[in-house]
Amino acid sequence: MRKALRAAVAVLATAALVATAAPPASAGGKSLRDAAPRYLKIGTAVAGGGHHVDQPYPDPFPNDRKYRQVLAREFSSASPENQMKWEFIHPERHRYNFGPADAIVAFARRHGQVVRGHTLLWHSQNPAWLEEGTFTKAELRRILKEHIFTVVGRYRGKIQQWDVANEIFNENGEYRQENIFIRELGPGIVADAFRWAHQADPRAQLFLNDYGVEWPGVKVDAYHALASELLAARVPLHGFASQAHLSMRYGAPDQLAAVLQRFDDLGLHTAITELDVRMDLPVTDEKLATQAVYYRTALDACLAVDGCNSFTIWGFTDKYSWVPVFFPAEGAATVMWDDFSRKPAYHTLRDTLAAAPRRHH
Ligand code: 9MR
Repeated sequence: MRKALRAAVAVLATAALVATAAPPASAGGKSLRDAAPRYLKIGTAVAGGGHHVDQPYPDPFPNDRKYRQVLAREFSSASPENQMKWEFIHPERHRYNFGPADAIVAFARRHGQVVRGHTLLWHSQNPAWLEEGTFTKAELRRILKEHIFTVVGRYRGKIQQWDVANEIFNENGEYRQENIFIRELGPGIVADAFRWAHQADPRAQLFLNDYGVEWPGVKVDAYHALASELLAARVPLHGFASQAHLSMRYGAPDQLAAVLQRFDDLGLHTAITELDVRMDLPVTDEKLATQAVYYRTALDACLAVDGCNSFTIWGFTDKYSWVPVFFPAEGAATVMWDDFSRKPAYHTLRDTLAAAPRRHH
């Protein structure tokens, strides 16, 4: 008996030793999606269209098998990077191009991923027929309504969240006059877009989405006022999202949790939808360590806020990142190198997810 007890104590002591020697979060060989608490979707942009069209590689999603393998393994949410934008999905007034978006939605379903639809009301990447056409106000309104019913309706029940209104305020917190719908029809069109999207897919969570809202300021205030107004008018608004395109020139997003909390307090979901962290080239180990801290700070912000249910990075490999194309002196903004090997930021995200409280929403 005593011998058995001694043996048991020995086993326990060994277990304790092993436990202290193990890495804190014991993320082991897990993927990001497996390390995450179940309520939190871990997403990525799905590369294609946009800047990719001018690059010396074939369209990434359909052509890069390794890319699709990592996409399926690591993520539980997929955001078409360009394939649901107006210029891509609605290239002529009476023609839609659904093929690439359909393929992403089908892939996501096969791999147990949700989809974030992006986007319905935006000033950028609109087709020439829309931007340069001459329409009466009534026609323009009908065009937007038809577009929303057609696109949202096609994927009804298959989209977890839609970025209904994207980047509608400028840096001064004013409605962007570059947005053809807002300029021609007035800001009231934003509420209509949410109502139409909700009619077309009552289960989708409908979001406001923007960059430059990672710190408090007039832009955040403008969104807070708009969100409060829409909710008071019973417009089906369900969430507020920070894109979080970060640069190491501007500091870590240390007030992001406080910003998200303001919208959580209104009863909205919140999300990080396009996170990346660019650095001045060349890359150094020190910069990679700082980059990991930025990624972690953004993830911690989402984890700290109850209704933050979606955390998406804007691409997972530098191979296809938009950053070097738009910011020539900067790069290395994603969590993996061109060959899909992992940077410190990847490991930090995974360890943080593995250590996160398992909450239910
Ligand atoms: O990553 C997208 C890139 O392929 C396009 O060329 C670019 C055109 O504006 O848009 C990029 O995605 C943007 C997203 O749709 C909205 N927020 C900013 C993103 C980075 O520009």
